[in-house]
Amino acid sequence: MAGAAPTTAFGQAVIGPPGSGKTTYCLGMSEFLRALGRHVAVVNLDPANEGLPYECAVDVGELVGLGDVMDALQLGPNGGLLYCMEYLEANLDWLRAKLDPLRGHYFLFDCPGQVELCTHHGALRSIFSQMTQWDLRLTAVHLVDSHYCTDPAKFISVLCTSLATMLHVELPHVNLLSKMDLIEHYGKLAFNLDYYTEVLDLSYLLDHLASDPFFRHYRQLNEKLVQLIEDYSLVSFIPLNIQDKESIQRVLQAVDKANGYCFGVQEQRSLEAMMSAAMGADFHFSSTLGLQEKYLEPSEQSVEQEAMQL
Ligand SMILES: Nc1nc2c(ncn2[C@@H]2O[C@H](COP(=O)(O)OP(=O)(O)O)[C@@H](O)[C@H]2O)c(=O)[nH]1
Ligand SMILES: [Mg+2]
Repeated sequence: MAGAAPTTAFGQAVIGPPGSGKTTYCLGMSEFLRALGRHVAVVNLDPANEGLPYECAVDVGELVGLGDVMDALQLGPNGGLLYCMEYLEANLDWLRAKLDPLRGHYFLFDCPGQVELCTHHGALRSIFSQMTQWDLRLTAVHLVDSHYCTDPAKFISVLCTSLATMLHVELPHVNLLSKMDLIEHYGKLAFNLDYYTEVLDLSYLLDHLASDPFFRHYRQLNEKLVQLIEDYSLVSFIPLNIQDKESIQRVLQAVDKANGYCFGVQEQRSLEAMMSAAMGADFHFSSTLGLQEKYLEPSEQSVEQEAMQL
């Protein structure tokens, strides 16, 4: 049908623990995308969000309110939020009716932060899978506070959560280390930044943990966890500073490649643009080194020297 509105839509499902920066990301990314000329619709799926900083095209709060659910069902904030997502899952017609008039837009979904929604609860996954059936091609953008890099034990738990999320959500996936501008304030990193972003040989992390008298007793457990992460070999991160355009652009390049936007039907894409997206991964390592220099004080010691001290 000539002139019919395109049915395929692209977008991002922004997930991650509470406080990891999802809402701030949606604001920053939507402004960046608009500057690039994309028509963006931000959809708030998090009933716990208050005072949204961005212009919201659809708000789940119109369907179900967290406060009402907590009062009516005598639930706490966590249980209330899970109920809200189950309610949305049972009322997807409402969501479809809201999204259909927005076809032709690029969607950003600001999702709730309850970790169980992304690791084992079924509602959010089922909502994403339904949206895929509506020909909405989403990349899951999983934000993790870069603060976790400063503590090896927390970093291992973050790797486990990220892996579980990738396996459970079943969408093309990009992991981000958010709030890179704060990483220096969080404390000294034991290794260079690329060690964390590329998830390099985790045995160094185990050795580093063994130097802590508390974690020495958990070495076997940590070894098994690390082995699991390395066996799957799926988790890596892109560092993000939401204030920095270059950083957002790098993230967008990975996201566009993951959901196929860069090869999409909606825009005339030059061969050059496609190639730059396809080649993006090759420049990724050098860009992480750039960020290392930008956000971290140079260490007087090399990684090898530090490893020798362990
Ligand atoms: N310095 C800094 N603060 C950030 C960044 N992203 C988010 N924040 C702050 O972190 C807090 C939580 O962010 P928010 O976007 O509400 O997280 P959400 O719960 O995942 O939606 C807010 O106070 C933000 O201002 C960032 O990139 N840098
Ligand atoms: Mg939020």
